[in-house]
Amino acid sequence: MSQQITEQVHGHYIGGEWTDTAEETFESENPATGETLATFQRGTAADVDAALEAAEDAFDEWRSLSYIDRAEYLWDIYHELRERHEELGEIVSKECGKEISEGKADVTEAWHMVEWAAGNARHPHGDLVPSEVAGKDAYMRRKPRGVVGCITPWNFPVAIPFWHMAIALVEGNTVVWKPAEQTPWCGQIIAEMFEDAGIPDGVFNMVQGFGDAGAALSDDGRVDTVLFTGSAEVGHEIASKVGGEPGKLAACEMGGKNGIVITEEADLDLAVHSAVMSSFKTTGQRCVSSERLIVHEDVYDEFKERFVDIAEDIAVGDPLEEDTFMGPAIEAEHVEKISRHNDLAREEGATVLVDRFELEDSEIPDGHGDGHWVGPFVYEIDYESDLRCLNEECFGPHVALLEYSGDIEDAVDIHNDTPYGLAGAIISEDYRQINYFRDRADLGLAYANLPCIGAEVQLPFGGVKKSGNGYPSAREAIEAVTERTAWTLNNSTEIEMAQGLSADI
Ligand code: UN1
Repeated sequence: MSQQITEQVHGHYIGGEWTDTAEETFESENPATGETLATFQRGTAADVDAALEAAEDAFDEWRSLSYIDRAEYLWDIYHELRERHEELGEIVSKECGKEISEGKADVTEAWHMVEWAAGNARHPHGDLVPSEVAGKDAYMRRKPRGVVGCITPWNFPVAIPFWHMAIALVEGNTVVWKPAEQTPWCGQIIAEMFEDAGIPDGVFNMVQGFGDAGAALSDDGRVDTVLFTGSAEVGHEIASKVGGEPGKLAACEMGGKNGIVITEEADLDLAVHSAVMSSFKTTGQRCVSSERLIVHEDVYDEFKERFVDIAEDIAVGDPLEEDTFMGPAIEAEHVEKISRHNDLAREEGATVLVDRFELEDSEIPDGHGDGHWVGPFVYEIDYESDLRCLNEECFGPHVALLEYSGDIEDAVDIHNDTPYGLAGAIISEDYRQINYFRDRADLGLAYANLPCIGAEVQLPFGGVKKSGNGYPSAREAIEAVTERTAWTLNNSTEIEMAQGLSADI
């Protein structure tokens, strides 16, 4: 399936076959136009069961291949992602509404991760550990854990699946993947890539569907590791259920109520630029998007004026147009959620500075009247610890300006005063302030003089507090999908024990 929209109902990919037995179907919708893109089978617990059986059956042979042979399949996909960059970037934009440069960056991020994971196949994968005993060799060796269940979000429909799956597969696990229900078209294309690469049957399996299929996957005892990126609600459930079971692992990365601290020592050009990027790129629908701007009183008025001017003007529109900055929200339900957050801020005493929640008719591109349009909502409010609007994630272009007085310690106290700790930034030219933020801000991803979005794939991606219990990407994901064996080999014909333990019998 490529750009062409077909009448066909697309199935799941299980054990090397496309299924065609759905009782129920669902559609992928273009959020900028409301048009239907394609129809898909809706996965059930029975589909998940079949996929897990296939993944279990395929594990033994797959783990027996060398790392380098396993990586070969991923290299094929790497080349395909690069060759089809433009086309796939456009599909991402059409299916999830991200503006076109973001659609393409999603595909770029995917091949970066494939390159990282497949390239790793030629890197050392364990440790040589010195033994106390001269005649012994001791190692830490890795083994695949088995079947990895991957559950991925709609907002990076190509990149994040590869964060999870490229690593799990190269390490020798088999995979059952449930793409987000909002982006099944991207799921279909990725599954076709694995099929075209000739990956052995059952090594990669995809079941389309909703949360019930995801729960059937994460709850199943045959899944050894669950990798999850998505909402805090679902992530916490998976983390507590799966993480609580002996022998099972869950690495979950969830949302944030991300903040940017702008101190009295900030370069205001950088501050405004970083805040606009962090708050409005992807229409605020990144888990790393910022919803709190914590600004020192000395620069507050100037920052506010400049930030508000840009928010009033920023281009919301057709994601396929090069000069669009923000596309639509993902779906009607999400527009309602953003509206509830905007109302909540009002109810809690916010002074609204920019309200473009309902766009003017003239701002909506022709033929896009059924799109899920929202514009920036910017407010200021006196900081109080228990305001819900400052603690609950909106996942939209909804951002609070908070004025602080005092020192960096005061700013970081406000910054840390949320249940989350995913991404954040400090804008300052004072290295002491920067270092204080680096050491004390509760964050998995911290930036100085940059937006708090746009992490590179080779860095750990995850959060602290309610933002996550693991890192389903890069080096840390290797920990989640492998077992470590402490392997000790005796090179002599005598037994000599460590710790001076007598070997006499
Ligand atoms: C997400 O926010 O949901 O750091 C993922 C970034 C991207 C990944 C974002 N590389 O902004």
